[in-house]
Amino acid sequence: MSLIQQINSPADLRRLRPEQLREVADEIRQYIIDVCARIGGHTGASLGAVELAVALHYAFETPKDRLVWDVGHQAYAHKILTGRRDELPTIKQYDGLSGFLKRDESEYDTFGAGHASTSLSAALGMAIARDRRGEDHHVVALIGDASLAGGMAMEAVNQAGHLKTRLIVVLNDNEMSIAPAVGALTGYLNRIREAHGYHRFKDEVGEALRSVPSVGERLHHAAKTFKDAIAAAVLPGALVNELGFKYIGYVDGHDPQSLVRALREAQQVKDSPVIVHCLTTKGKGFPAGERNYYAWHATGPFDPQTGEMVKSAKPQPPTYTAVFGKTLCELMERDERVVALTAAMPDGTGVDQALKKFPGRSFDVGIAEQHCVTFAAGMATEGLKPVCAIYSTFLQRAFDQIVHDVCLQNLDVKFCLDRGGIAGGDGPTHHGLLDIAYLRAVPNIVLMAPKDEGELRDMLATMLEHEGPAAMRYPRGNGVGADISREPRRLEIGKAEILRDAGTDVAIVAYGSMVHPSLQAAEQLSKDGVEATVVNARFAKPLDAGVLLALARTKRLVVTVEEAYLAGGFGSAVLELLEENGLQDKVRVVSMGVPDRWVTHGDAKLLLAKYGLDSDGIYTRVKEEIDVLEDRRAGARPLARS
Ligand SMILES: Cc1ncc(C[n+]2csc(CCOP(=O)(O)OP(=O)(O)O)c2C)c(N)n1
Repeated sequence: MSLIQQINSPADLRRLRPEQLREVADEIRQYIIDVCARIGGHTGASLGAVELAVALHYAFETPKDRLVWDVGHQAYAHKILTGRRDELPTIKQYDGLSGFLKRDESEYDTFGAGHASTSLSAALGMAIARDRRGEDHHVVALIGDASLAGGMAMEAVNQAGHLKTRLIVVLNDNEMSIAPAVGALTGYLNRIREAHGYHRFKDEVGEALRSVPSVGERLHHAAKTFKDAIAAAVLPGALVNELGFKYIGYVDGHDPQSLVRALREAQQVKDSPVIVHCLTTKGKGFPAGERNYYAWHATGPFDPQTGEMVKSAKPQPPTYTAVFGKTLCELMERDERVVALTAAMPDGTGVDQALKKFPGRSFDVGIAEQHCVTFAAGMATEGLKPVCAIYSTFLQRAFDQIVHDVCLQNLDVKFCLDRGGIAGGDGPTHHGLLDIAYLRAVPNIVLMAPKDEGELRDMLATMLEHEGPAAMRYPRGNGVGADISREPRRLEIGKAEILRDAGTDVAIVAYGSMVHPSLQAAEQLSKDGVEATVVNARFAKPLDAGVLLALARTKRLVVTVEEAYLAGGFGSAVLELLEENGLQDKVRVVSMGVPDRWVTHGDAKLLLAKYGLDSDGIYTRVKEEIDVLEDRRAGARPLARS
């Protein structure tokens, strides 16, 4: 039986001899490769953190000692070691393991994660709670080099160093974010690595000088004084020490025994926080992953021998992301005031195209959504037109910057929210279901969502011609195959598009990704003899009051559909409009969207179907509501609430 088959909890791991940890790590790595080859996952990130997980659970008494993972995408080995080995093949699937960390999945997941740079703050909070209760366990945060540069992590470093709280920070430094890590901190970590090389060199050269006959000792002394002056400037961890942390490192993050030794050393530090600097390689142990670690951060299924990714058999329309990236470049070509910004997601947002084509006008700011927005606001004060391409879920971080720095000053910043809607396997931390609600309340901003990738092009052009804040949301994944070859054209702000004018009792008003399913539902309804008007709302703010009020006056049933939370969403905007105009009792309005609960992870199609947000769901709901209306007409029962 293999070693990992015998490990059902970290206690089993801790019964092994230190020399056996290498074998455990190798088995875990192979298992991760086998599973990810079949179902995909955060392959590269998890392969890079295998030995770290092994050493951490070996050196610490988890779960009594608290282990806090940042982001949690790299924690597959942690899941394997903490009783979830056999469930790993269900990861990111409906009813399966979460792709990140989840407190109700395991007592070893001490803090839920998915968004970056949270671990240090959470761990510091746990350490303070421990101290207040007079307990003695360790609190350990594991964070990547890119996440450490995130604002929140820096804020925690600032407080931890000041409080001198006993806390262990393990830095998983692979020089990578998803894309190569950016910023001055990355430069600093690089210099630590170089300084290590230098110190080793210094010792070697020093010994060589010493051995020169007769003058050796003097030469050695002179060289030492000179070199120490240089060395002080690049002393590994000098800056870390200045911030109130002890520094241990760096450590080979793929050597379990060295890691265990370093962690045991860190356990001895009682009077301050300590950082253990570990060097790792993303995709470690899988040649294709190590060669192309950028693409291997997260993967779909692949050939476990060659690493070749499994491609979809049928050619697919381009993704919204790709169309956005291409259109942005076209529009940057025409207007040199346009600037492209991404917060550590160049390929995820399509801004990689602009970074290549317009390097002086495109910026990857790192995992720094808040900074990104205010950085853009500053540019806008000077006449630039910044486009912030940020996933809907990550823009949540920058809400106050949107309010205080952009919209309050009515600055010309554009927000392009990829993954607006259900994100699929990444689950609740990554679904972009709140953006309509959190943006709609903010004065000055214009909100729009395209029905397809062709309209995305029009909307991007429209936003850039509009003066003032504007946001566009679009879903994850492939477009619907719309024409993207024609020139983008400017749309009238606040004007909806009537796609199907059936002139009967029913209207479906859909926002963004829900327009096509609504059209399909209308076709299905037509086969049953029900003709529905279908409106592409295009704008959630301002609403097309003319069209909506006319529908309210002439229809008996208006169904709004959106891929977002109902609370504060597009449908509630429509209800507010009708109420303001005294039409709330004139027409039955049904709002379709996501109810007030967290949406789990799983296949996006399946999750959309679960909430009735596909053509079948819309069709069924409209039919039900028509029945209610018919019953009501016949006086059989009172109007049902939706
Ligand atoms: C707030 C936020 N922004 C962006 C992301 C997307 N994201 C997930 S992992 C990652 C890179 C993390 O890099 P690092 O911390 O160095 O860990 P590594 O993957 O290299 O192990 C990014 C940008 C996120 N999860 N959270």
